[in-house]
Amino acid sequence: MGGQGDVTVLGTVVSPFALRVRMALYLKGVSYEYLEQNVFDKGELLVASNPVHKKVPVLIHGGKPVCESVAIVQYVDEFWTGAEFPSILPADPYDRAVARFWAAYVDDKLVAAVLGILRAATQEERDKKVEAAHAVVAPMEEAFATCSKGKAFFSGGDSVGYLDLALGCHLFWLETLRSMFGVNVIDAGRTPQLAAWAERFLETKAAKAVAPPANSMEEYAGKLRAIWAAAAAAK
Ligand SMILES: N[C@@H](CCC(=O)N[C@@H](CS)C(=O)NCC(=O)O)C(=O)O
Repeated sequence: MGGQGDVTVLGTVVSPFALRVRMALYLKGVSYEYLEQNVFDKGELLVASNPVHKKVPVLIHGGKPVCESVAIVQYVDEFWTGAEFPSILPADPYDRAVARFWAAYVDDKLVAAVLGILRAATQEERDKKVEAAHAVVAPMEEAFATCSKGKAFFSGGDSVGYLDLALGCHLFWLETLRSMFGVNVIDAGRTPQLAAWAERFLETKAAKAVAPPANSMEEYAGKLRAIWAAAAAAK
């Protein structure tokens, strides 16, 4: 393993952003200490390490915190560089810019769509949110065709890269939405290439290495829904 200096990740097993960081470290072969956080009762280390947002994930490397999953993945890619470490971001500046564009799109639009489905109080509301999620996912079919260049992954190769991690980390929640509500956000009928990619991604060693424990996401979703319902009732 290629650990250089102490590496610690503050995360939760259900945080897609923490899963993204852990998959990046896995790809690099960097070993790290993992400290599970309680985001409903935040510990001192989390608050001290990410005083602005107080969110996971945080990477602490040699005592220095790096916050925000996108910044962390880029840091990991830039720190662990050289022949023994596979690159995560594309080498070509244009490909890199395109990958960053879609990664930002995913975090901006897809996360909101997932939360919308999770938060819906009625079936009718949920159906509308699923429709909205399909509209968010639709342009990514074309993005996959362009970025993958006929290969298995967004990276344009046979192993995962930056955009694979950016979208792939959310697949665990999409699976949870399927198990909880029977909805397919990435639907093989609408976006066949993307659906095939999602299946491939979940079979990778990186994805399997971080896959959340069974039912952990359903339990977390239950807590969130109870909090939202209580807040709505208190209004
Ligand atoms: N943009 C951030 C998002 C991080 C985030 O939303 N983390 C959530 C867990 S998935 C969190 O820590 N929530 C606690 C809170 O909002 O107080 C990233 O990419 O790291």
